[in-house]
Amino acid sequence: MQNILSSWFVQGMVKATGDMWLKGWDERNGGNVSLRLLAEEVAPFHHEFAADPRCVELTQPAPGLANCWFLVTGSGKFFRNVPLDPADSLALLQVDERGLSYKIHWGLINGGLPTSELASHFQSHAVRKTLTNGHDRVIMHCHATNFMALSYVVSLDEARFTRLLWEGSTECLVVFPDGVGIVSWMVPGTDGIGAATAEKMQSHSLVMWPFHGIFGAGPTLDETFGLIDTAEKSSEVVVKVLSMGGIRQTISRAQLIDLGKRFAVEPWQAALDVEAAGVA
Ligand code: 2HA
Ligand code: ZN
Repeated sequence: MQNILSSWFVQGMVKATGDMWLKGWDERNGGNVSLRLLAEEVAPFHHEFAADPRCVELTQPAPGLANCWFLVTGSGKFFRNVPLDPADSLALLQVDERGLSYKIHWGLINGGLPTSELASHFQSHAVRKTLTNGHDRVIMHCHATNFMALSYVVSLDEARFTRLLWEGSTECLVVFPDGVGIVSWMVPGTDGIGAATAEKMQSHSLVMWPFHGIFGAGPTLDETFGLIDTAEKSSEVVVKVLSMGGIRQTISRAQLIDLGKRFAVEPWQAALDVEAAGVA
């Protein structure tokens, strides 16, 4: 019989959170990840599920996620510790048939609750699931250092910020042609920031929480990690460039358009039409 600890989804979460810790994006209990699973993917592990699963009400109804399964990081859990004890740090839950509550079937063996950002995750999952016909299954949040640092310095116009990252590394336009959405500073862990983030997820796979971090959406843990990693790498380059006195030469608009053509992606027009964000 298969053991849930060796399942691809628990092992995938262990790898993603461990790598995020090593990247320095998730100090203390910073960051949270959720992965939507299909009933047939969790079915082989029913024998390990809690006999009397805890039921928790959702703060916001999620009818679009009715019956969906999720593996999520636990509130207050340190990413650093996920690889050491996944059964303590993670939760496998299923939303009820009306999208009003969920049951914790596995994990959090020492108690606790799913991530404090569950509202943002669920609202974003609902949007991305519909938008991508079920393709997107991961929402990932972390405190990517250079991306955060830029939010203190450059103009927070979405198109201009996107353009800045596209110019910061040649790969970026190909990896996130839809650009970066930006919400205003809000108190984390609330339905309000969840709604604002999900709204941005309608048109962007990356969302900035200024002075806090980044949200990414993607089909797999690897793809979503790679998406955030690419934005963070470009941010690091831009931080270095600004520290060396600013951009003196860069990728041109025509070159960005050529990139899009070569890799068959449609770059966000608004970001092609503006100049890269400068120091605000
Ligand atoms: O869970 O990152 O935004 C810790 C956080 C909250
Ligand atoms: Zn955070």
